[in-house]
Amino acid sequence: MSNLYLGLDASTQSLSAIIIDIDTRKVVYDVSLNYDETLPHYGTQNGVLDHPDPKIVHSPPLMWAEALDVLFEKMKTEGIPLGDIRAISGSGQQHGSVYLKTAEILSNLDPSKSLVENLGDIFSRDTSPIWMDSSTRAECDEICDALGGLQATASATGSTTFERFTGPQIRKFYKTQPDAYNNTAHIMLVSSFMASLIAGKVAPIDHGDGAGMNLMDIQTRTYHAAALGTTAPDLSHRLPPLAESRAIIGTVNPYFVDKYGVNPNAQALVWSGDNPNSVIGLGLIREGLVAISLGTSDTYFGTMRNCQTDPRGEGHVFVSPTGDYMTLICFKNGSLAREAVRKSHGLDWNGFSHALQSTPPGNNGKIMLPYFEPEIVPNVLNSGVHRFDLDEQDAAGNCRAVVEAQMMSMRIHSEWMGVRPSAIYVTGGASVNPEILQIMADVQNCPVHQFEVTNSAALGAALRAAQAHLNATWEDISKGIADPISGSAVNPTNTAVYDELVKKYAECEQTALGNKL
Ligand code: ADP
Ligand code: XUL
Repeated sequence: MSNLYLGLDASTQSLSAIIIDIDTRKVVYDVSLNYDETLPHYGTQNGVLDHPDPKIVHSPPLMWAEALDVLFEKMKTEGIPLGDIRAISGSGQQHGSVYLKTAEILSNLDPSKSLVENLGDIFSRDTSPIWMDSSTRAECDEICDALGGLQATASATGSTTFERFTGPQIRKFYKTQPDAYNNTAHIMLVSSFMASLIAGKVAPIDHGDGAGMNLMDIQTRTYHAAALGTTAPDLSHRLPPLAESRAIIGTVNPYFVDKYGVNPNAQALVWSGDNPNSVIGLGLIREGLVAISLGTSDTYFGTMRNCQTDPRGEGHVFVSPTGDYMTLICFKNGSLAREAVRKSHGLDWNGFSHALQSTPPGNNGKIMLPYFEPEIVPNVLNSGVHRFDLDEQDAAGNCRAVVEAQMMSMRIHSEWMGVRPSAIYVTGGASVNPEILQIMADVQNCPVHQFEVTNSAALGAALRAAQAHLNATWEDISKGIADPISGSAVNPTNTAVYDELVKKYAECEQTALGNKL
């Protein structure tokens, strides 16, 4: 009998699972199911539904539920000892919201049917707006004005209003579909929706993911009355309670016990967002460490003791699963922008890496502003790629330009945090690419460390499950499991090149933003 802990990760493009054995301190299972490939009947591309308006980005919540069945079936078929699982937690892409007419069925799921059949038509909204949606500018302005402007909103909720944050999204739903809003009994986040399926009842929202809603008072960690009032009527009774990330909801839903053989005593924990989970999966349990996640989005984050908000309003303050605060900046044009360049020049990732090897640091001054999608930071409302001294046909030049742009943008827009990192821990799908990591190290003038497990969000969820179940310290739980394995050292000659190029990049950005992109 072993002591296993399961961490699930419902991200933009896939559902993943990591199982850790706490006695041997090993990751014993690590798997990922890509939605487009595994569940093609939902018609998603990169996990999202096509929409004629590029600002509207939704995904089907039933797809996430079906992926859970496929994943548990896979684990059962592969002989994973699910009976040894002591606790389960999870991670969800942040900000996305799920709207339910009723949640009664959750405690009464029939294991002879699939989750999709069981859930039937419980949704009051068939699709869920996700973090890539940027269609709520009007609602952001309305809420921000009502709360007293940018600074006041940021100090109240941890961030000024952002299009993808749940509050503005709920307000848009209420304004455009008032009947469906009235017909909604429960509004969940992706994380709390998945946790509700696992626990068999409406799950709380943890403080980490709760801070991404523009609805939580970042100081008291309770719902902010004025924010609720200005977002939509009768909102408080539609939202679940807020809870610490270490809160235990109960034992696992009998559906997973009867159908897949999960330990009936396994504890179901509250889930959190992918970024708060990554804080744990990367061992960021001390102040001053910085991490960069190169997932669908690129995020730059670190932990801090006190709540200090970004005066420019670009960054966020969330709550870390440790109970401390975490800062975060989200760049939407992450992996999808790198992929767009790679595909437009007919390259695979090896070809992309070769292009990076064959071009000089600084790219002879060639610059790209890579707004393939509307950008979050800096705020760019309409997509559009801008090139300076760079020919669109120059394949290798464009590959280098997109990565250098992303790294220089991170350097410029993270200055407000006032932390010159001494080490950067890197995670996410693109963190396996050494050429990208070298550019990161040289632009940031800081060594970059990789991890054996690239899905730090799922690992963080598994570690959170173990920490809560065993009531252990974070140091004890993560030692030997969430340790970096190797690093990219800084090349000072390259850093000197970037110290100059970053000035040109900032000017190009100012020019483009001044022209109101
Ligand atoms: P998410 O968790 O947001 O769904 P992941 O962290 O799983 O995303 O990252 C997936 C992305 O990783 C893919 O979209 C792909 O662009 C990128 N990726 C995979 N392999 C490589 C590679 N060798 N070099 C650069 N990027 C890669
Ligand atoms: C963070 C953000 C994204 C999503 C998806 O604010 O919007 O990082 O969490 O990864």
